[in-house]
Amino acid sequence: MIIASWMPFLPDEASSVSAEVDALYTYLVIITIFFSTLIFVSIVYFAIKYRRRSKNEIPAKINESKALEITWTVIPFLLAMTMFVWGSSLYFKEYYIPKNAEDIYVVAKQWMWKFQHPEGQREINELHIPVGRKIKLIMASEDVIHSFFVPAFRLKEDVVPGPKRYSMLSFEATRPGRYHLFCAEYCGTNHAGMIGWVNVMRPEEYESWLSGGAAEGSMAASGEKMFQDLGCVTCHRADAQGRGPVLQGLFGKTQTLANGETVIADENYIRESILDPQAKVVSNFQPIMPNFKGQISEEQLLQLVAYIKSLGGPGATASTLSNPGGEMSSPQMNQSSGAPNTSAPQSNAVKSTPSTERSAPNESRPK
Ligand code: HEC
Ligand SMILES: [Cu+2]
Repeated sequence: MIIASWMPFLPDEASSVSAEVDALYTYLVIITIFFSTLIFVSIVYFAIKYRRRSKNEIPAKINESKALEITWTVIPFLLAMTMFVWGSSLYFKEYYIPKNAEDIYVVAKQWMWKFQHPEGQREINELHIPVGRKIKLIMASEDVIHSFFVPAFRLKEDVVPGPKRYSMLSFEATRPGRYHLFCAEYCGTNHAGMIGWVNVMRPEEYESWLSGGAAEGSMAASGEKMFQDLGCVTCHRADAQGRGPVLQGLFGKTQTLANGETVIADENYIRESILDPQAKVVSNFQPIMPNFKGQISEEQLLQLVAYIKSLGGPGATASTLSNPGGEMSSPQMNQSSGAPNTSAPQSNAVKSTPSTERSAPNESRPK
């Protein structure tokens, strides 16, 4: 707060890390100014004071001083270490992804930012978030490398295409307002136009904005529909009778693979399991899952991820599990899971099992 007001050209400070980034930045600037001045003034002073006065003047022999050598090694070393320790601890603070953050899904493409909230709302080049709550962005690129940059939050994260992983970024906005969003990685002709706004709203405003209509229902509901349309449900059955593993309770679990290694079933693992199923085969299962690369868009993939998260597991949070508004695809589901449930994730996971089973025959009635 304080620093941005007296340092010219700095954008607003609007996230929980902005002030500390500015403090570190100011510290670096002050140290740089101090030493630059010291060096330049000394050069000029010594150049004049010790200038050669006559043609055959020979300088006196200088004996090295250990004490002096040690001093001018140790002091800069300690100074550099303060920058390193402060900088790296702040870096970890900025890029740490907390478990209890609220998800928002992002797809970057030439040349726009697309957002989807778990509740279903879609936005382009505008992002609405609540103030004072931890947000987690799960970001994918449909084409080239882009970079999500909100100067007022002092945060930037590259969004890299490819089957392996999502880019993630977490932050907490501290001041309501409207802040610039940029793409900070040159991404083609209209890179300069890949800009937008982050709207930080008071919680009540945000809730009413959220309830202002998601035509297609929640992301988990769209994901569930795709899960049936793409035939995933034939192999991944909740009753363990399918040829693939049960996905209920998967999210956040430690999964054992056929080669004996273990992996945490996070968003990246789910993504890779769909795009490149052979990369990590679950132990005791055959590598028979077809490859869905090229068949689903990044947006659809994110919906599948949101759906699999909504099936619960140790990593699922209240925000991933809730089905606000009960907009799930089948009327039965409203009754079974529409009631707000704030108890432990396990009980949610158990609850969602029967409802998915029940909605399956409803959606994809084979005969
Ligand atoms: C032909 C049957 C089949 C189909 C269709 C299928 N899967 Fe799979 N899936 C499997 C099998 C078998 C495994 C376990 C072996 C492996 O990891 O490749 C698996 C593994 C997975 C995993 C990792 C599960 C775990 O417990 O770690 C996920 C996630 C997954 N599938 C999602 C999907 C999605 C989403 C679809 C639809 C787009 C789908 N699968 C379609 C058979 C299938
Ligand atoms: Cu871009």
